[in-house]
Amino acid sequence: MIGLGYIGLPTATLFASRGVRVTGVDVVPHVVETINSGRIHIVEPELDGLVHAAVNDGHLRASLTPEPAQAFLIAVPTPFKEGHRPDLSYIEAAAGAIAPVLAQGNLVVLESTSPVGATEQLARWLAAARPDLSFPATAGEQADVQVAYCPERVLPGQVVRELVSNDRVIGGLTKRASDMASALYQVFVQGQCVVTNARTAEMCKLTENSFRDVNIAFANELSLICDRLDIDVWELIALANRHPRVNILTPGPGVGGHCIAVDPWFIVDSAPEQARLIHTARLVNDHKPEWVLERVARAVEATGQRESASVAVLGLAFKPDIDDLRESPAMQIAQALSRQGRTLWIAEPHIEQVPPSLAHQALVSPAEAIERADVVVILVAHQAFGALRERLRRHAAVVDAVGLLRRG
Ligand code: SAJ
Repeated sequence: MIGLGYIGLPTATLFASRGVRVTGVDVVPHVVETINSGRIHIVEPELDGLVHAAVNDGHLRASLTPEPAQAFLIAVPTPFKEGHRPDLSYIEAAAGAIAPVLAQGNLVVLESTSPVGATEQLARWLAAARPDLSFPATAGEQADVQVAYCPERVLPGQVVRELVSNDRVIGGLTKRASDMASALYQVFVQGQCVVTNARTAEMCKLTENSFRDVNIAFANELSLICDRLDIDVWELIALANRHPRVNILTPGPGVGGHCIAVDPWFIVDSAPEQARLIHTARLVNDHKPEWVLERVARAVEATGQRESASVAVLGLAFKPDIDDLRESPAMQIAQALSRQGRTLWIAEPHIEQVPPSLAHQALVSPAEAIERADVVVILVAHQAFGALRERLRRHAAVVDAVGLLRRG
């Protein structure tokens, strides 16, 4: 397994838990050391016990460099670079790392979320590095090394359960590659392994996250329209959702995380003229934090203490009930307020320390934040905030970006 992050480590561990001998490869020495000592470097329910057991019984071992194996799985980041263009450099580096140890009969599977064509590109990089071996582009079903695409589709916080139970889409560059990958994943996957070609499998992953992005954008756009027309968006959505074929998602401060706010751009980059709705949804969701900041500015203005008013920030995570602050719109809003020179009272029950960019601001309990601040902005609907509804309703200035006060 190349890449021991949020997907690679749980996947490697599940294979190991089923008796497969797995070498996990990561370029970060701290990650390799942590795993080899039976511990984990990420937060994911159920994972630490599984890793501990797999390392202890010798099925899982971490290393800085790849070793010969029957199958190589690649789960490395695919961020975007300038102009929202996909950055495949981590996949290229992974190809460079495994090429020297590839052998006849091997299977290589790409799991990273990737633009359409990335699996073919991976095979080209491998072929260029190993002219002594044949690959699907020239040798098809008879190739020495078979290559397939198989995206993960698990929800952070439920990774272990979803890795086992979700269906998998498998797209080989050949039928043989699909069959080999399908047999491999069935070692631990209890969902169905559905076979297609690599380009469709790549597009399928991007489509799933774009579907969600477009639908969240619809909810976010409604929240702007309702604000302008003086309608309560939460009541509106609850009423509209009583229609048997309407299911509007929840407006929020924007779309965070490392998937939904990124993947649609891969479609836009591949087909800019056709992907108009997908592009617009990205712009709508990316604009939402600014809109929340405008609401906060208005609430501050209304307190009559423009300069000195302090703001309680309820929630920093990118979604409810997790500790993950990466690409979080709540973080973006807190940082912007902090840069404006505002005194913040930050309440984020899932962390023990504020990140460096907010280091000079206070991390306090939600109750203290509400009590001390002139304006409260609710950015994440953490369950822990539910108990504070009455207290929040008594506060004079609350900007509720997630409808917490309308939910219970
Ligand atoms: N959000 C809203 N309103 C909603 C739902 C979500 O504003 O009604 C926001 C969340 O607060 C968050 C962002 O969207 O900021 C994304 O959260 P999420 O729970 O929708 O998704 P992720 O990023 O945690 O995981 C997604 C999942 N994809 C889909 O549901 C289609 C997951 O299955 C994927 O495996 C994952 O992306 C990934 O790795 O690609």
